[in-house]
Amino acid sequence: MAKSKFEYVRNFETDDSCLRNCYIVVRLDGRNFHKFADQHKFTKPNDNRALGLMTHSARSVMAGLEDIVIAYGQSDEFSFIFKKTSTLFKRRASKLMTHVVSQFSSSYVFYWKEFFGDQPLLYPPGFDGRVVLYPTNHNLRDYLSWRQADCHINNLYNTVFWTLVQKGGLTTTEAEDRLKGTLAADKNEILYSEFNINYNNESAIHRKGTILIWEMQEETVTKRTKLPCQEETDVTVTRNRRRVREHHCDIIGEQFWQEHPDILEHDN
Ligand code: DGT
Ligand code: MG
Ligand code: MG
Ligand code: MG
Ligand code: MG
Repeated sequence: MAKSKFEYVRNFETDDSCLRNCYIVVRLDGRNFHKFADQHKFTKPNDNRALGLMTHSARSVMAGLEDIVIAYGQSDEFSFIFKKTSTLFKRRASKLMTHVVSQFSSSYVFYWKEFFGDQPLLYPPGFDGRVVLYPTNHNLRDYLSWRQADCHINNLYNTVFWTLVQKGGLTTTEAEDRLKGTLAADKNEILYSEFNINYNNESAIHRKGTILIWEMQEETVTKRTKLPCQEETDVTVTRNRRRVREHHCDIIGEQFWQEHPDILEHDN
């Protein structure tokens, strides 16, 4: 077909295809969620409705983009990791990132009511996105460890902070002063000796964040079938289905990766 004289403008598009043999990480983060959380009365330090909605939206992203091998989320952020060999959208960074972020954002709004019930959504929330490439399993694991360590540091701080305020009767300024210069051990100690809280017994979803991975699951269904010249009968059929499973465990150490050896490809 003849090309129009305007066709040349296409050449102004920049090539943003991601380097081959690298994991492609897309991380999104809620815009100004400090304010969003306040205005939508998120409970402090953690709101399970908000976390549930984040995870549900992330599942919708994973279901639509099959090359995502693992996703990790905490607070108002989620990271999605595409396999090294993915050729989805010719590995174009802008395509991958915008599909992830727009699918996530529309799901967040679409499913809002399922998680927040009568609490209305007051304005359309936004999410930023970025793409980062990691060439080795070591780098990728360090990336995920970095996000989980961030989750841990923030959650420990927020847990002590809000315990001092909600149970200890301190003002927010007093709690802030109290925690200035404290180390993790000091924060654990405050929780334990003053409030009888063992931080390790706090819920794993808040301490570790949320890991989403694909897992095969056996599914048994009963089908009613009729063969020629026979009565209708029930036949049970077993099939393997790929399903997204949620975990709230440590991903910094070796155990998780030993238990799920298929997530990472071999470095070569
Ligand atoms: P940004 O990302 O630069 O546009 O600004 P923010 O305000 O989104 O900052 P960020 O992403 O560093 O921190 C996330 C904020 O979201 C943090 O201020 C607290 C809020 N947030 C996230 N999850 C919860 C929650 O479960 N409960 C409450 N109360 N706040 C939450
Ligand atoms: Mg944010
Ligand atoms: Mg920020
Ligand atoms: Mg954030
Ligand atoms: Mg189109």
